[in-house]
Amino acid sequence: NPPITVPLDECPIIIEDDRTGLSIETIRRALLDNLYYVQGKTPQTATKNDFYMALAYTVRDRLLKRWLSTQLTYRKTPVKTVSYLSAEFLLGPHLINNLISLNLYDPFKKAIEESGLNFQELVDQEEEPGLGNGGLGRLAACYMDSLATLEIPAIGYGIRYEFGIFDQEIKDGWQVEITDKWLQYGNPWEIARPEFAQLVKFGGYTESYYDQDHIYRVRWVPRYTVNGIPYDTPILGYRVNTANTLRLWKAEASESFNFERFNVGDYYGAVRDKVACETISKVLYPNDEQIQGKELRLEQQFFFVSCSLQDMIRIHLNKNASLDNFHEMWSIQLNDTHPAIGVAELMRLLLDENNYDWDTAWNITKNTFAYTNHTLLPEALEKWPLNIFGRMLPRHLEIIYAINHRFLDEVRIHYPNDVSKLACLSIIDETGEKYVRMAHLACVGSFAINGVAALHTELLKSDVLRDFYELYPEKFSNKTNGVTPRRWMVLSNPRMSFTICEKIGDSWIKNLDDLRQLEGYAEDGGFRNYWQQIKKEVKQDLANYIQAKLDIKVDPHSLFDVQVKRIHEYKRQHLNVLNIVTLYNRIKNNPNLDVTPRTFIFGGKAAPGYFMAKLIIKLINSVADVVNNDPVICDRIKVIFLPDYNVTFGQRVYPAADISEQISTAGKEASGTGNMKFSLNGALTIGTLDGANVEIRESVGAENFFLFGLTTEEVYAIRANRYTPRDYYNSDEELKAVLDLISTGFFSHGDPNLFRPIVDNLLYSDPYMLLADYRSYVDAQDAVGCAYRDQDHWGRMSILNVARMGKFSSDRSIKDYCNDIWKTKPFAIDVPEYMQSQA
Ligand code: GLG
Repeated sequence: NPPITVPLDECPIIIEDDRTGLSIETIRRALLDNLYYVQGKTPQTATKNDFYMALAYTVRDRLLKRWLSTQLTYRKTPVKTVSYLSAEFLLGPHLINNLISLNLYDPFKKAIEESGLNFQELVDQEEEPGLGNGGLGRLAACYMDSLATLEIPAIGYGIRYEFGIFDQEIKDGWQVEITDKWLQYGNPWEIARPEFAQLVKFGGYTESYYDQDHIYRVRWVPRYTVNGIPYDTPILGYRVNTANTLRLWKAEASESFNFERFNVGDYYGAVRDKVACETISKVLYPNDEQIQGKELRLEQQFFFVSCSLQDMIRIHLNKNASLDNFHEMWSIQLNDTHPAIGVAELMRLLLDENNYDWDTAWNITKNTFAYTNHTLLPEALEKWPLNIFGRMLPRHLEIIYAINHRFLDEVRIHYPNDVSKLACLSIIDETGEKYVRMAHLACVGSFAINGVAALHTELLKSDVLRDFYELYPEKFSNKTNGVTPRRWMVLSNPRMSFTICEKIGDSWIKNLDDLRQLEGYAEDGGFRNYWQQIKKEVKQDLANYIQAKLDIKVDPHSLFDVQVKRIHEYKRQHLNVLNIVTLYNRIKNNPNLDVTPRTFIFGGKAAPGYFMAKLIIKLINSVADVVNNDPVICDRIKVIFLPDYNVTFGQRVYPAADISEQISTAGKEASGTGNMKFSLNGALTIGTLDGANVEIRESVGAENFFLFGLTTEEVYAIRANRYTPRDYYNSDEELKAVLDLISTGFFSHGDPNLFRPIVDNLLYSDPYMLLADYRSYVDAQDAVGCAYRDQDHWGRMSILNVARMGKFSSDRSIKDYCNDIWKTKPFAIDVPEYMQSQA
């Protein structure tokens, strides 16, 4: 009998039927179909969310063909694949992004409207997957977008947190955290793949034995195991047929594990253990740039890394005879040290489960991994207490000891007679309580190490990873961050994007350097005027939103001065506040003062346990209360704190900014990526020479950038000479007046204690040197105010900012990674015809 089913590889994918048709009428029908058959609703009973879900499925139906073709092509073809391992992916909403990539925005909008529905209302139903804290997670999302757009075979691996980053509410000026229930109505963008579940071991002990060839081997006998279930989300490239996969792991109890308890009749005990397992992927740790040495966090890291490596091995063995060439077919990028345990886990999988000898296993491992460092802050460098580590991952600790042993032998040969080097470089920190240093494990186990901006990479080489740089200079390189112009221009700023397209066409969306053609138009007075007009309209949108959300009226003609990012002392939101209070004092002292009207807009979350950051939020809101309601100020300054800053809100705010606040202490912000989003949307930057600000200023031109503050060298030098912030307080009257006003309780209903921790911190320690930078910041802000009065000149600077920002596309970053680190090439997937025919 002939087989009924054809082998999968020969099954042609022809799914161009009613379900995926593209006429307005077909889309309308498909929407109702999905509403009926997927949501189980008729239009009469459907909620807005039902309609959103139906809409999402209707879009998804139209991208599945690309996704399946891509995966099938990768399965058949020996392509080198990038595996991006990240504990965070801060994707933002999918719907519009996918419509733009598919080039189906207009027909869908029409179809929805012709169905009598409000398109925007449905779009707003989407819960954004907030599976990240900030820059690091958002970078991973931009990189997934660029990998697909550049047609690079890639897979992203992470954790499917049931609760992502908390929602922030402001109550009486304080941050209140609310759990993020992004999955409560279901997630139409993911598909569960339980058939590819992986088992992950934890705890227990190891034992050695001799295998049938009398070779010494180690076996890990775990205390418990957890099942990882993959959930796949297609990541579509922009107007290409490539749709890569983001595979996120959910923890579930494994079948086998509750047997024992179950058998002795302890049903509830068995269930309790089951619940405990599932907590592994419950919640994202909401700390940015601060390690939380919790066991559960280590469990999360090992959980997703082990699942991912086993999955890669499974995929690899589907098309290769052995793992001998694993490193030739895969490059694994470690997004910070969170997945660095992968170095030891790949060794274990090769040694214990695939019977490789040490040298072969090590050769494969160290040629597979590459490591990106994202921070210079010492409190963010991950290290795990040895006892916690050994208890949870006994076999990995043995492997790490063995790696370290060989590594230190190498160091000894390199530096005979220098024991201090051994202590500095060792993977095990033995200076006090013993720790495993994850950055050291990553450096030893990787063939490439990179920072995320030129300055950051230099500081890694000269400071944080100096000893590794000395030992392995060839491993180091810089890969300046970038952001995707699809989400951060086309999607979030359609007005500006359209205007640009009218002038220079749309090639810039994929080749951001083409924005350079705008430079000429900066000299065209009519265009400048038009450009400023557009900005005003976008600002009006944000003003309407603020009015609706906070019931505060802001003037779209005022200068929109925006600082949105995580709240952290090193990012110095409180320096911004010092300037606001300075302006306030000036107007109070001279009510007729001619100031440039400004709206100061803040947004950002504080880690729930970060006292100072939360107090800074309270300070911003308290200052806002006073300033916004003081009749003398007469609306010349407004201060707005917008709650719950996230990707969706970023999409509204970047386009509306005139000034972008990038005011971290020099040497503290590794790169920043918000700085790029602002400038790409025509905001000018007021900033320090920190992170990627340095390169942004180089690109846009010093004359189109408001620079202030100490350089990194100056920061180091002042610190070396014992920094005394009080001297600045004593010698600057405006500064003194500002701090005194806060101290007296002027902004806290007379309570002098509320903000004392901030003021005292500044006066007596000021680790982030606000007082040293205060005068130069305030002066630069004065220059901003003056410059804004010449709208024509401002327009020119704004256009030049956009025109010269091409370098900061994540496409450029990804090309750099591909060429220098991964050695991967694009692999085109056939483009369906209708994609080519549409403009
Ligand atoms: C880090 C840094 C940022 C950087 C981002 C992405 O603090 O400066 O832009 O990663 O590389 N933890 C972060 O967000």
